[in-house]
Amino acid sequence: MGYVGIPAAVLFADAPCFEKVLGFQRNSKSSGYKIEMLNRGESPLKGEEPGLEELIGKVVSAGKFECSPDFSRIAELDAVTLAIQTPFANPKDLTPDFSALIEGIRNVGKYLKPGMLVVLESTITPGTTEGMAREILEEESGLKAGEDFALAHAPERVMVGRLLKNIREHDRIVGGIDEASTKRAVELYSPVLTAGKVIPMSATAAEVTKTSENTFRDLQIAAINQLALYCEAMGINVYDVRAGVDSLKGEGITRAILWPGAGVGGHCLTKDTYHLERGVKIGEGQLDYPEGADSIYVLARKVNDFMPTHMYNLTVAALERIGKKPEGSKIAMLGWAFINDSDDARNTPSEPFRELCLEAGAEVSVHDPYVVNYPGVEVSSDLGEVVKGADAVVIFAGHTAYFDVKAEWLKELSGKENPVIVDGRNVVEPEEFIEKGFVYKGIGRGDKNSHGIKGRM
Ligand code: SAJ
Repeated sequence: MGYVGIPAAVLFADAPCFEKVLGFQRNSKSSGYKIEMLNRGESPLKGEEPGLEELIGKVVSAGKFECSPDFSRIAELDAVTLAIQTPFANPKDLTPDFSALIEGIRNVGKYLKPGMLVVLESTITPGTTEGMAREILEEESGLKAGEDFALAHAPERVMVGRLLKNIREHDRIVGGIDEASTKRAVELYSPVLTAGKVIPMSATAAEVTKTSENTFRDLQIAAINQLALYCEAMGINVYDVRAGVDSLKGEGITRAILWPGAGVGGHCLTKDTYHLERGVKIGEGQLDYPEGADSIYVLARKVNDFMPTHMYNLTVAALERIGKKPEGSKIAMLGWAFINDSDDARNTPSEPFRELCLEAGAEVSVHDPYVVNYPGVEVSSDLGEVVKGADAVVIFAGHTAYFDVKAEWLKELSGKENPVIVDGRNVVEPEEFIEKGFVYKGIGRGDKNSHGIKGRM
């Protein structure tokens, strides 16, 4: 019952062809509260999720959806889907942490009945469905995959903020360990799709499809982040260049140039590359690749993981321009979520930046309009309080609210002659702040990052 499981469950429950849906949630200290909330027809997800609260209310009051901590009720079901976190314990040696997923698969295996369908929706290392998942299910149930029960992979493709829309409208990749399993999985997902179509393939092909679509996105982001770093070094504006590159349109020309920024967070792009890398590493086939060359996918991870450090370097350089150091300075961070207008702060790029500042002896305050609790970090929703007395204001997320922050208002609250502003999401208009005496730095803004400082020229 997370960002993927909850919307998936209520959409299945809302499909007339399905009699009943059970959502399973462990009654743990951290997440047990979700069980009662869901059975009251409420959504435990905090960010804006259009239509989700209403749909939960509808299927609960219709008696078509129920949340339970009792995994033995799996025995009542015809199909089970698993959407459980699959983080990496150590990306360096490609060791995933499948502990939560394995526990989930074991729970299913214990109560598996002949004729059932099991679908993995989590993003997993290619080879996991045919390999580890099949073995555990057969071991726990004593049944044979493909003969006694069906097994497939149908990766989720959702983004926070539009969970229901993505499940209904995106094409759905479905891959079984055999024809019959693929057919069963197609039968399961077709009723919830309104605009999307089901794309059947093998389980391993489905695993590679999912891991590579996120790896490609991460690569595209790394490409524009690297270009932004180059533009800073060359004293030009990356957004002019981006508009130029993006202008080449027409037959057969696809220029998927994305947006540079303060970093890449979330539960997906930060790890799916390593699932793909692990898949080719543990696979049987021999890889033919340029000798000694790094995987461009892993290199892309390194570039995107560098961006919070680059934000720190920009902040230090800006403070230096007014004779200050991070030590003893108050740094106000705007944005803790990894993506705009959401409460999702998984693997947020804001965290490594904050750690660098604290290590350097700075005082760091954090603002976010959506993120409420974050372990070990005080996140405030009072913007005025957070920027009060700040030597530097650093923008990490493109939340809509930040586009209305006025230079005059910020300067007054900082109380500094030349406050620093570092823009990691192209939110502010540099001239408006430079005009008010700010020291401005922006990702990719080589055209502005060495501007003359008002009142010091
Ligand atoms: N980001 C940039 N520049 C961009 C786009 C994103 O810096 O141009 C940053 C964002 O700020 C964020 C991170 O990258 O920190 C990830 O953003 P995202 O928009 O990719 O959001 P995710 O990770 O929630 O969604 C991705 C999507 N994958 C693809 O589009 C291929 C989504 O479709 C997947 O369902 C999701 O991963 C997932 O669950 O796998």
